Amino acid sequence: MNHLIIGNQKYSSWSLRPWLVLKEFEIGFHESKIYLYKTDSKQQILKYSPSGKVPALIYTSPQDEKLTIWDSLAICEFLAEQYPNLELWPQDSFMRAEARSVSHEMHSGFNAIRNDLPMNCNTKMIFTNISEALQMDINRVGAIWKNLREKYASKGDFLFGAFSICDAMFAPIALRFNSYGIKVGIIEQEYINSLLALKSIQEWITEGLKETELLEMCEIRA
Ligand SMILES: N[C@@H](CCC(=O)N[C@@H](CS)C(=O)NCC(=O)O)C(=O)O
Repeated sequence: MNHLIIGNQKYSSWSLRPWLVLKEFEIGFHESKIYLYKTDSKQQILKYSPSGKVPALIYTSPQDEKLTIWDSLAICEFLAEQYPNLELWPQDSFMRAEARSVSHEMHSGFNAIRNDLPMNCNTKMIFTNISEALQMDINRVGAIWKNLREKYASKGDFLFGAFSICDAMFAPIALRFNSYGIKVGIIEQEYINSLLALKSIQEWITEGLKETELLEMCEIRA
């Protein structure tokens, strides 16, 4: 059985990625949520995740052996190995290499997007203070999406046609562009719309919106 440890659904973009993969591929799991930014958050997370960060996955094998995997992309890679028939990555090896390239590029970069447009499911605004660095990140994400959508349009609505780990890696960026009114091209906007239309994404947002500030403050004081 898979046990996923996540942070606030309103804010934790890294938690969203493996959660989405588990949901979209209908892999059974149960989840525990640890509220971030509380005095004891780190202590709580460290009970599960040696990095002190979420997400973490505690996997229990059929032989009852337990394994902890942390870091969003490492969790996704582990799931891809555990469930090879589900094709979490594209089946074609060239497409898979391409999917890994852009997923790793996402995982290790785009700092301006991360810093200037923090994920918040409750935000809806037009962000205008776009720095040169942020615009460069936005342009690069747009170019990745447009290029892949044009190349694989005949295969389905996602970056490589069928939904894959790659889409889960970019989903929080789509949420941020939507929250902050970031302008992108028609093809890129259609891709954002496809992600936002997923039941799983809607479920995540709904759960995030339940995390009211009052509740968070009460929990901080508790
Ligand atoms: N590279 C990590 C980043 C994980 C990360 O930064 N998680 C944030 C929440 S989105 C966290 O746990 N922050 C709590 C802290 O740093 O104390 C991944 O891909 O999982």
